[in-house]
Amino acid sequence: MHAYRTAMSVLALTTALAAVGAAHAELSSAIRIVLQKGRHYDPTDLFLRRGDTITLVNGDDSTIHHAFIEADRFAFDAGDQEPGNRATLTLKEPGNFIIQCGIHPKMKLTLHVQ
Ligand SMILES: [Cu+2]
Repeated sequence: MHAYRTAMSVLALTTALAAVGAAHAELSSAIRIVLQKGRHYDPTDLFLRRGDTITLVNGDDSTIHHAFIEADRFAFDAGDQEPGNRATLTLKEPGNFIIQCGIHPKMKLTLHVQ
């Protein structure tokens, strides 16, 4: 009886995990965090799907950042971001896009959107 109950619990757990997996697969969009710190983006490359959202976080203590994208099909400008400030961007177009920083020209993050 005890073994049977354990087997049923394992089955229930497996079923529950499968359901979670299916629900996750249906959510096509994801949210990814990008850190602006020490005059570079972390990470420097992001592989995304259309509809994904990135959140740009200024992780510096006293430096302002200003993320922007100049692309053929759309433009993005986060404005001046104070330390601790967050900006979000949802990628609606496929392609490769470079996020630059208006204050630190060497800061670059390449988005690869499928
Ligand atoms: Cu910057």
